Amino acid sequence: MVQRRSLLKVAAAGGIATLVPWSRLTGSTAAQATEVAEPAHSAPFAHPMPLPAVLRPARRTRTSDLYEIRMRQTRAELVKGLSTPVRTYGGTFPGPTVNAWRGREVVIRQINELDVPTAVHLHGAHVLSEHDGLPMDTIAPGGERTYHYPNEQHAASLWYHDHAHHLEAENVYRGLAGLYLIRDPREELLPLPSGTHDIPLVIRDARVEADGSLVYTRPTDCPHMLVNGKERPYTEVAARKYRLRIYNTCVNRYVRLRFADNTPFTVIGTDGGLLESPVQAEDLLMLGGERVEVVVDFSRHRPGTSVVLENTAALATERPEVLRFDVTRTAVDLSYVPRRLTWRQPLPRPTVERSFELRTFPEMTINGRLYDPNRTDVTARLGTTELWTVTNAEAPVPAGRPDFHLWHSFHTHLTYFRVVERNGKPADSRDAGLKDTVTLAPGETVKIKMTWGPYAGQYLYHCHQLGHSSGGQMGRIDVVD
Ligand SMILES: [Cu+2]
Repeated sequence: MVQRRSLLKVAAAGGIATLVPWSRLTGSTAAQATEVAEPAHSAPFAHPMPLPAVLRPARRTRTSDLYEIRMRQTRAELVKGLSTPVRTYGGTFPGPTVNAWRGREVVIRQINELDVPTAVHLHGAHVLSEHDGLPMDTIAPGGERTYHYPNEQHAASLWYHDHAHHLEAENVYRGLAGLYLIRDPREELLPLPSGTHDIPLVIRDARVEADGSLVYTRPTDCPHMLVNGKERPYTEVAARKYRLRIYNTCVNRYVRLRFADNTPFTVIGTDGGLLESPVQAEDLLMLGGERVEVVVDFSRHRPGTSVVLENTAALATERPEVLRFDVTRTAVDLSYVPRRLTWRQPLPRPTVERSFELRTFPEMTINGRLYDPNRTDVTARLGTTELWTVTNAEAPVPAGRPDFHLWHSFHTHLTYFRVVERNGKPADSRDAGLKDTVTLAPGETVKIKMTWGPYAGQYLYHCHQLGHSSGGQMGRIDVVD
């Protein structure tokens, strides 16, 4: 126990963190019962919810917006009254939001002033391989790299985060994550809530100790749920409709979001942007990496009342509250959700089929293998549509037992996919839309189809439980022309 305590202390200091195997941070080992210290007290609704800062371009040209971000260590108040050391993009936790426009290039010069290597991946983007932030394409401490993002894709809620091999889980956990929103003039014409009524919610867990330190540990020991970098905040809204861009950026756990009074969600978008048509939902199951965009109508609530967004997948030892909305005023609301939101080209019939089996035990593998950057696992021809059967090979555990470590979230770089089938049945509204990350409970199987492109080169597919990908649950795909 003492040994584990010192190991995690060192991990917290940023030293040998990557040498602490995931299996020791989680799962069913004897380490399960041990703790590093007492976490800070959890007091909900102590902070107003901030909005992530928006990054201003350093320069604009006729075709491009050029940005500069310095990755650096700083401190942030995650839990009320405590100062926590964090790794940041540009000094904010989460990082600053980049607003991009479809068809207009974004160039980001990333300067690494941290003491760990980093690699910046733009999750959900169609980019050339050299700008994908591959695990071995790292920026050494003191180094820099300039990433080019063409934004030749539909409007969507993306995010950029660390992907340095073996380090990504802890780097993201410590703060290396920020939003990247691609907008499209055509989408702006829709009557959806917009401007100050279009709000990102970056949801993630954390473990902050009473002394303010942030400990990277298993998700069953992470009692602090953060929204936009603050623990369980509150926010004031008018009695009208809002568009909420919800991100689960937890490195190792799923959340199941629901309003305490069952206020419904109108789901309008997923990882790949708007759905063709909206879908009603009462709860949202999201694993790390997934995005869901919803419209919520707070005009159901009288001014002066509040409604709490809860995580019904919180552990028995945790608080369920995530965020409180205080309805403070009435408002004129001309926004609405149209019955048709967009139109997407149907994917062609797949001509290649492949299967992937994800395991947690004895090691975090895909088809029995750990990631090897020098081994090509899949060669796909550019422009070919493929059908992938992806299975979570772990058996379900009895209800009520924490099982985050047995879930997988399958993520593809470069391209979006559609979920065709789940557990042998046609995919339902839960799997609607274009996705780049799909949730697999223990024992589940999904069939997904995608067209490989628009670029040839070396890319990745992996589990987006980042503790798993950093442990090797990742494969290399070479898209060839
Ligand atoms: Cu996994």
